[in-house]
Amino acid sequence: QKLTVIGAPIEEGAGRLGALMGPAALRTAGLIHMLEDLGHPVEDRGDLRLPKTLPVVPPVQGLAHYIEKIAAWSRMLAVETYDAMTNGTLPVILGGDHSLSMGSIGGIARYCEEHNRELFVLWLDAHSDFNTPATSPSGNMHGMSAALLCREPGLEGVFGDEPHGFVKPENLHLFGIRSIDKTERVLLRERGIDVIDMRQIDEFGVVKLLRRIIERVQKANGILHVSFDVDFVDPSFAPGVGTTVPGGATYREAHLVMEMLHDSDVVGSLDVVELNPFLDERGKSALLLVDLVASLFGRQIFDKPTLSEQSA
Ligand code: DIR
Ligand code: MN
Ligand code: MN
Ligand code: MN
Repeated sequence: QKLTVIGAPIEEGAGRLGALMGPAALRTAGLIHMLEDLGHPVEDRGDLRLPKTLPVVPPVQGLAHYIEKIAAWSRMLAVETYDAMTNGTLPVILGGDHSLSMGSIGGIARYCEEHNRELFVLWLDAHSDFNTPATSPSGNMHGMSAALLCREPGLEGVFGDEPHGFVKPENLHLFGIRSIDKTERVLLRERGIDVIDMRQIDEFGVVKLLRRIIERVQKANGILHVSFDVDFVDPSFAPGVGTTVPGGATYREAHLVMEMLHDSDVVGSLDVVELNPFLDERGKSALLLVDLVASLFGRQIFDKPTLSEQSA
């Protein structure tokens, strides 16, 4: 599988600075060589840069900090991921904060709409990122990307008339969640979003919960986009992120998710977001991410277990 790596050093969507350095840290931690070592041809597009002139975005109802910059990134990224998919490659977007998923998934969704492929999104995150400018307590747009992709009102100005697609709310699967804002919760309920929180993961385990999602995608012959927010993982393993929440996925739970995704053969694109090297401990989180992405792209400890498949 040929991969297109796209660096998106965007940080204004998050509440604190530093995610800008994410792509550089992932490269320093050896991401590109790791992918090549696993046998994947990599086209590295380098890190994108914002155009000098930002789009004009009409005022929003509520709070949406730096929406012009987010709009510029979104429009640019949507073109990049659409092109990567059109060229038959699997886009890997290195962030950068989670607002970049508006653009990366926006472009992938456009490709899927045009090619009649059903798009599913697995959102690995401590947060549900389902705020709108009207509901967001912070105004930080990294907490709004899932909502925009599901056509929640108030963010139309991000794309304006530029091409992009959407995600069906019933095809969005939030996974690892443990922090939801009050009004965000109401919205998630109203839309019937599938929220797999840490309580469920504790009770039922990642295997059972993730297998259900994978089987859905397989039955629909769909494409699965994986949006990996570093804070999905417990901060004891991944401290390099601006909005840590305790009680996250363990080291092995995170790897198991990636290993299962690899075996499923349904992953069509990946975001790696919210790494903040300024807050990291000697590259710990960056190195973990490289290992997790390696599991997603085929690295195995030893042979695949067959027992778990038989007993399923
Ligand atoms: C909070 C934090 N729900 C907000 N969100 C995120 O500001 O909307 N932190 N995504 O990573
Ligand atoms: Mn997020
Ligand atoms: Mn998060
Ligand atoms: Mn639109």
